Amino acid sequence: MHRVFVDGFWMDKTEVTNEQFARFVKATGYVTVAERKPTAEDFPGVAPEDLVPGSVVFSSPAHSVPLTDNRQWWAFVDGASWRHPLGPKSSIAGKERQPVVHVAYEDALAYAHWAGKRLPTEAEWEFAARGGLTGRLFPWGDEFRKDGKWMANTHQGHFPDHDTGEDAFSGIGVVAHYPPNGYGLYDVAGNVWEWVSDWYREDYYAELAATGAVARNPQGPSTSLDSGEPGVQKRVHRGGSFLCTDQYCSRYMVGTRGKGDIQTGTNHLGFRCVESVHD
Ligand SMILES: [Ca+2]
Ligand SMILES: [Cu+2]
Repeated sequence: MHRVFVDGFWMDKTEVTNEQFARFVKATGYVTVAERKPTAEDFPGVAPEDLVPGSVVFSSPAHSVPLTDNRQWWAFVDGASWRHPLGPKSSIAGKERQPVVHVAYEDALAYAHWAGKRLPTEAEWEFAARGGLTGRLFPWGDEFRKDGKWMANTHQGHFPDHDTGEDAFSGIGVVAHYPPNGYGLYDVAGNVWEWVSDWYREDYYAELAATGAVARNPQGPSTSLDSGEPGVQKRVHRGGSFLCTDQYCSRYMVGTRGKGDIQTGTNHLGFRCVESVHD
């Protein structure tokens, strides 16, 4: 735990939606990482027939599986992209109000630039997600179901093989279905993970805490380190997703974090933007 001060900023009320992302793509002709054909240069040793565009998709196993191996429920799907979130046969028709997914870090950055915004730092993200509450477990307080109500899109039922959707959504949901936090921000817990601009280093919090001072506008470490996967360049993810459950990760809790390869999107990872306050 460490203390942080952040300057004022504005944040998007919701995760960037398919509708918003489509407007950006239409205006710019932008092609996301998942839609580009991987080159032999970038992936030496990979067979040419395996150099196909695609992305990582959650697929619910048909039966109970050990939770020690997440390859049981993640698969690289040829042709999966923001336009085809579950693979080539799926589409975003009728899903305009769902968050865009399968965005790599540079895709999120490109959108933010186009929109005249930027991505939040991890500290900004957490400050905003807390919505004015201090030291609470969730953006709305300490009770997961506030007065018995669902407050976020997470996973109910047995993970990962059965999502009952008791909270209204089995899988991804439309943005702004649940009440906003104290700052008017929706879905800062659950639905989809969100990219923030900090590199991921497992020792960064400890480093800030060791100074004993309040960290002013921390921008994250200058390099990435995940000793579980050294050499993979990762940035921080925040907020958890529709797959989060207390059986596995509980990362709808506002003080928790995720991480991911900057080149890799999935169907439970999106983003939202911020704008600095100019005087
Ligand atoms: Ca759900
Ligand atoms: Cu999770």
